[in-house]
Amino acid sequence: MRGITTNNAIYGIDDFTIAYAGNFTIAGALAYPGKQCGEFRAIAESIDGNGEPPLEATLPGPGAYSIHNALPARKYRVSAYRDTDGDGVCDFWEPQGEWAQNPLGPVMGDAAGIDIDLIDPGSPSGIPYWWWRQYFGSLTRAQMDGRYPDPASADAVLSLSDGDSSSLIMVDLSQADPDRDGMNNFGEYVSGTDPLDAQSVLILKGIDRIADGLVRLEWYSATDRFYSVWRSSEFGGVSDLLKTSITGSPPVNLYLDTSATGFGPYFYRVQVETE
Ligand SMILES: [Ca+2]
Ligand SMILES: [Ca+2]
Repeated sequence: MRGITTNNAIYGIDDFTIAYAGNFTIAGALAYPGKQCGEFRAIAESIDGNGEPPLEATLPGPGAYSIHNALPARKYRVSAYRDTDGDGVCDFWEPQGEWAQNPLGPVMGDAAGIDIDLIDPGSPSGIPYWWWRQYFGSLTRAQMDGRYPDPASADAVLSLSDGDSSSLIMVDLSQADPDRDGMNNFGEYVSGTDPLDAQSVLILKGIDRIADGLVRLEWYSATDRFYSVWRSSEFGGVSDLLKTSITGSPPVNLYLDTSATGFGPYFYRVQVETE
């Protein structure tokens, strides 16, 4: 088929007919595996039009969307986000994504299969912005990205504005330990613990030899996490994996090692499994 494109419509010509392509619908599915909540918004922005406002569709959860009344003589950038604060704006911490084959169009007829996977944006350290906001709501995006004062003064600077901190030594905030529990922020994120609560940390709560060959381990744990238990016969030596994929059951997980026979010694390590 050959086509003639005008400002607002496409006329297709084949050997027998002339067909007019009217406004069309953009449809697909939004997917998001993360934890942030809120309404989903799919958006089609005309990138070569006359400044028309973006077309939008909203939906309460992941799934199918349809954006209606797209103009056939336009190219569209199709994107989506999850509006966690309900302000109608795509903020930097919110789940977002765009159609991998953008732009769309011009097309003849409806466009289906315009699927978009949303991800949680994050700082270079690998910590998503939503996590920073949850625990350090006053931080700027630049601070989340690592431009942050020396952690030795972390308590004092949590309330500083970005401009106040220019004379301080700047470090990667993911390595700071503001609650001084021995685990840095990256470790707290991976462990699912609270970086501002020294009582919330992945740490062995107790190791008890109950009987010969029977040792009980307890550690502080978090939801949505899985743990591995390792054992070694010398400190810092090669460890044996005793058990993996232990589901977190906060506040404390329990594991019984039934093979700790003899005098040992035995050294244990509990590790949170990364995704
Ligand atoms: Ca928003
Ligand atoms: Ca900490």
